[in-house]
Amino acid sequence: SSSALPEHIRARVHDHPCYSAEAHHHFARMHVAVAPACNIQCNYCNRKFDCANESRPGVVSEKLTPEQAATKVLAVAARIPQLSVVGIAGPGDALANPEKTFRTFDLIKAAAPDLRLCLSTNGLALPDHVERIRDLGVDHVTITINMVDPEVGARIYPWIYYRHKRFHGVEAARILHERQMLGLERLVAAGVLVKVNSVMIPGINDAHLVAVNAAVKARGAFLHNIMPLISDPAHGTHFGLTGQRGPTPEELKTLQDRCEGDMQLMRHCRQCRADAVGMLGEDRGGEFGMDSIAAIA
Ligand code: CLF
Ligand code: SF4
Repeated sequence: SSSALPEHIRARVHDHPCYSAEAHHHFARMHVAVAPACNIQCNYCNRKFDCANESRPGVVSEKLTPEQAATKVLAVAARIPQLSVVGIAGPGDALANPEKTFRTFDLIKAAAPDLRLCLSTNGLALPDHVERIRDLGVDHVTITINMVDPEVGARIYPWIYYRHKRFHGVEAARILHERQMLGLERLVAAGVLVKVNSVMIPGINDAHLVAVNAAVKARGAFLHNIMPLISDPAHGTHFGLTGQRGPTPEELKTLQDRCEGDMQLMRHCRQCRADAVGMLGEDRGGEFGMDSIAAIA
């Protein structure tokens, strides 16, 4: 539990609703959907919808410019006093859109310096941005890591786009894996708190996630969030079309129990939308669409 954490870490998570199970009863987060592009393909994703690494698939978020995002943050902060964190979690990958993501953080930091900044990424571009992340004061980063074995990865990721070139299969998964591990190590060395998300895909990476857990723990990740694959043919994902099922609640809990040693497991994740607003499990985004923001401003 968080009471076992060193004081300097506790001070940094006590008001973050995802990083602290206790905080999620008292503090709110919001996402701004400023990152439309992605640099990899996951078999559980349909690009028309939000990034399924962080979110429940099948929802389409309101895409914002950095300026609109900053305006929206101020409007939400004025109405929701529990707001403590602003995150960028899609609808694509935050670091496949670095100029939009970092401009958004610059604007928010200037306008509302007390809010914590958070971002979520698949990790491919991460090693290139660690210094900027640290210098901006983004102190919480989530990396989605679904495998540490490229053979497993090849069944999850058909391709990546890296250094102006497309890679496929095991080669693509190997590059992604190496970049994820390097990004994780550099973030930890820079003093950033890292949470790892994993999507549990029965028959593909379910048993393997125990090895993922050990690998990310050894590299200093602070919290592991194992989320169920949500696969629905109506969402048009590759896995949905091939009939890949998600885990049952019992399968998910059994795996979480196996991974819970001296590392914290997150069990209160609500698989938020890329434009979610409010306490976890509550979505007040509808109150804060850009139409209504324009009316307030
Ligand atoms: Fe957002 Fe993610 Fe930051 Fe939280 S959500 S970017 S770490 S501020 Fe939280 Fe939502 Fe689960 Fe994400 S409950 S989907 S873990
Ligand atoms: Fe989709 Fe997110 Fe995977 Fe990109 S990283 S393909 S947006 S699930």
